[in-house]
Amino acid sequence: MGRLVDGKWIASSVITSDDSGAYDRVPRSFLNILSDNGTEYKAELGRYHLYVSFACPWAHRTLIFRKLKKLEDIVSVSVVHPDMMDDGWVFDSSFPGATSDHIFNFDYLREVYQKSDPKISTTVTVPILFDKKTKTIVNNESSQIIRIFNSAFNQITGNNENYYPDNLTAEIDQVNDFIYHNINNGVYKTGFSKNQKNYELNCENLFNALDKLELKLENQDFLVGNQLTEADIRLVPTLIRFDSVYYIHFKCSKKLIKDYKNLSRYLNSMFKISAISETTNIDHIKRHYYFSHRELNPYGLIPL
Ligand SMILES: N[C@@H](CCC(=O)N[C@@H](CS)C(=O)NCC(=O)O)C(=O)O
Repeated sequence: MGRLVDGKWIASSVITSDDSGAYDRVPRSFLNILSDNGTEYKAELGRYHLYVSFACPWAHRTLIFRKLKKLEDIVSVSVVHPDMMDDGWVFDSSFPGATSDHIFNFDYLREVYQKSDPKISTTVTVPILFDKKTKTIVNNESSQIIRIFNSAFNQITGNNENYYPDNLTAEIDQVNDFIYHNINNGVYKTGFSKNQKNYELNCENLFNALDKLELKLENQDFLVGNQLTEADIRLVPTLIRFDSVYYIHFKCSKKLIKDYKNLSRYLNSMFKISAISETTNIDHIKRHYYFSHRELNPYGLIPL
């Protein structure tokens, strides 16, 4: 694990925290948008490549959108090895499901960042949307990549399904915000806490938020409106990882998702959507978290 400073790799702990011992998420740096008209990044068949980890919940959203929006023949994909150790994410297809780097045949994901900017200072994260034409990273923020996938390629695919419809944007934004702070990032804030007080605070907060969703889902099948939206697709990757990883590894241990009647019904019904089930790889998920975060799990034992 580590980061790039002025284009050079510095191996260090990935867990950054502020003075109070709270986990502190580092901001990311490529935030360009694709469009149909003549701007720098035009939506084109075969021009863009997605770098992901099957383990990563943020990357998982982008894979779900890629399938939902029928972009598999439009945007190609490379999958890193699930272990993220001193060299960060690496390409090594010896683990089933992992691939080589299909664009450059690089060994390390950091080389994709260095290719974009040889002097870059950044953390080296997935997902990445990469432009093969200009050989630069277009965007490395999952919440923006899924918006790009939702609409930018519609003219090419003819798929106009909209998971962020105009009449629901305000409500989706509000639910996204609640879920990001309390649940998506809430599990990380709990697991990467460095003192008891902070851990308990974040853990309580996470379960209060899950309790609220449990109530919300009593009489509805989706989070917003009566349809599948971006809000669902941003929640589900965290729920999928919860009982196998976050409950044990991040000590989010007050309850399992399977103990929540409505949340587990919701998750089971979401898992019937092939774009969700077919992009879920539980072997990558378990191997990544338990094997990579040695600060939390020194022997790298993977629970059965
Ligand atoms: N804001 C980013 C977060 C992505 C992220 O944190 N990815 C993790 C994997 S789950 C990563 O690559 N971490 C490597 C690091 O921080 O060094 C997004 O949503 O796209």
